[in-house]
Amino acid sequence: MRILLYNPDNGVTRNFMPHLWMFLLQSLTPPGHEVLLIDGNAKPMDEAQIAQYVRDEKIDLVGIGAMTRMIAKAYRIADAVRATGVKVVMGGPHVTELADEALGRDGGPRHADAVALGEADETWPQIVNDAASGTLKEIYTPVDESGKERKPSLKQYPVIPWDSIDLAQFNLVPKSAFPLLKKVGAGWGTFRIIPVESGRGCPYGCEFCTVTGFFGDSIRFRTNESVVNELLLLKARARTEKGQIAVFFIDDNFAINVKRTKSLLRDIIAGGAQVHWVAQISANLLRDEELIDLIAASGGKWVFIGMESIDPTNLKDVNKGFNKPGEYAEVLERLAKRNVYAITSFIFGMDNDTVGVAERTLSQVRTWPPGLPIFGLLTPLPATPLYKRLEAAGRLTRVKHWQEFIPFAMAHTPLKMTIDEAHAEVKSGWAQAYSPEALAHAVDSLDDQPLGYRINIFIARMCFRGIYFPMMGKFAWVKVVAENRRTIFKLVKEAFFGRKARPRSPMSEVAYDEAAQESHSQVGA
Ligand code: B12
Ligand code: SF4
Repeated sequence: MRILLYNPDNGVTRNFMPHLWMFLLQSLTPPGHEVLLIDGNAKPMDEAQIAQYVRDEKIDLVGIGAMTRMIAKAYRIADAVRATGVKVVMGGPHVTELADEALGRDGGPRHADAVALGEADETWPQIVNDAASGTLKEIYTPVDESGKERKPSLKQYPVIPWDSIDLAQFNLVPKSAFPLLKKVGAGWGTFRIIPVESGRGCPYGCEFCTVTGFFGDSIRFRTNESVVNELLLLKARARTEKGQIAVFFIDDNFAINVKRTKSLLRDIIAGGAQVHWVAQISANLLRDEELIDLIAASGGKWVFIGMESIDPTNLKDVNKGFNKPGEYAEVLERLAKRNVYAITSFIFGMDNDTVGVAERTLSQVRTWPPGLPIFGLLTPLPATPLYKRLEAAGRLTRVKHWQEFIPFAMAHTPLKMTIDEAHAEVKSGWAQAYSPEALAHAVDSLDDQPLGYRINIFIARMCFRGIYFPMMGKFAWVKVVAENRRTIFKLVKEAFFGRKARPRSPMSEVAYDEAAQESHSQVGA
């Protein structure tokens, strides 16, 4: 069979990183089938274009995976594919919780011929075999011999052939940026952020999060060797392409078992597998100085921290009382000392939030080392404890909010402000944190650092803004570039005419710089 795996865009914001599930399922497909991948974030297509593609490429089966916010588009695409007579299998967190919706068993239209519930590592080969023999079932559940749900072990993780996969659609280097990037260092023909997982699961059970319910609270890890080999494969690819690769460790909590994380990072260093990487780690796990040293030495550049709120009452309300706002600054300083910066994620519209929450939060953020603050609204995702609590209290205002995706729109009423006020707070958060002045300030605050660090923070801020904030068309990007022309001009001038760099804390940089040199030399810079 010719199989197409498709991940939809939501048409409003976009991701800059391909989705791991597609590469994983491609690697787990039984031999004898050809698998093609399209990520709508990189290659936006509408319903008619996908239907045409399916016909032109003589596709026999289409697999679609989507988060809740992309599900409306996913259903439209599925409908268009099914209208061509080709079968559609859907999977991922949304349809796992609402399989009846996808299968049209809830009174609505049917979108999928089959649904894969939960983690599909073990069911996907069976789905493919059944589809090939014309015996596709409606629901595939990962269960053991006794019918009990089984979470796949990651000990036998497949080799994702990163050295040969066609990644053309995921190159992030715009041609117009070549002259500047060439100055920063050779080897910038391509730049890709690649998702890699080292483990699955998080036991914390935050009220708004689907992870504990979906992946379970049993944590599973790949072997260090398998992760190191994957990184080496990625480095080799970057070297052959004379390009750059960075890795996003998509584990929900990369340091959930600190001992194991340290052992992995040591093996990465020992194996010469350092690449620049980003990972999600909760603030309470970043108290260990040795862990932070290892993060920096192994290539860690950014840590995504779900801070959510600076108000302990809010945190307790959503079962995230283990976050201690009083220690946020200390954690960020600890990272910044090693030139590791943080993506700090906040949620507004929580039950104890009142008007002014954005300014109160930003007044703290401004005292922290520069990073990437991001803001969202408390969103009741299906099947989360939050959804159930709000539903029971009759507080949902858009019960099936996913049927019409509107970015930054509440689906319930907060307790201490109105929906409109919550919307205004999130807008204000973005506007202030990403104003040209704030961007210039972030770049200037690294004035004592080499140019690469300042370009890094500037580009990272631009990209992250685009993931979360509507910034789709060329015009929107041109406008943002024009608004930030002074900072861009300054960086370009420095790239061409130079400026003496003064490392802020030579001791703390030694470990990372050794790793970085190693990593650069291996990617052909
Ligand atoms: C990496 C990541 C991101 C990346 C981008 C996604 C990417 N390119 O990979 C970033 C950081 C940008 C991101 C952003 C957001 N994310 Co996110 N993200 C993740 C994360 C941590 C990992 C995803 C992953 O690769 N998992 C590992 C793979 C192997 O698991 P999987 O995708 O579930 O796939 C398995 C099964 O689901 C199934 N499967 C999946 N698809 C398909 C399709 C078929 C056909 C089949 C058969 C099977 C199948 O098989 C796979 C193997 O077992 C998940 C949490 C998690 N652990 O999954 C959250 C998660 C997906 N994100 C989530 C959310 C809410 C968001 C945001 C909306 C957050 C926000 N408030 O702004 C934004 C949206 C951004 C946007 N522009 O739309 C939620 C989605 C929940 C939901 N019901 O929709 C999750 C689950 C986390 C959570 N807190 O609950 N995210
Ligand atoms: S710590 Fe993060 S991944 Fe774990 S349950 Fe909470 S929000 Fe979800």
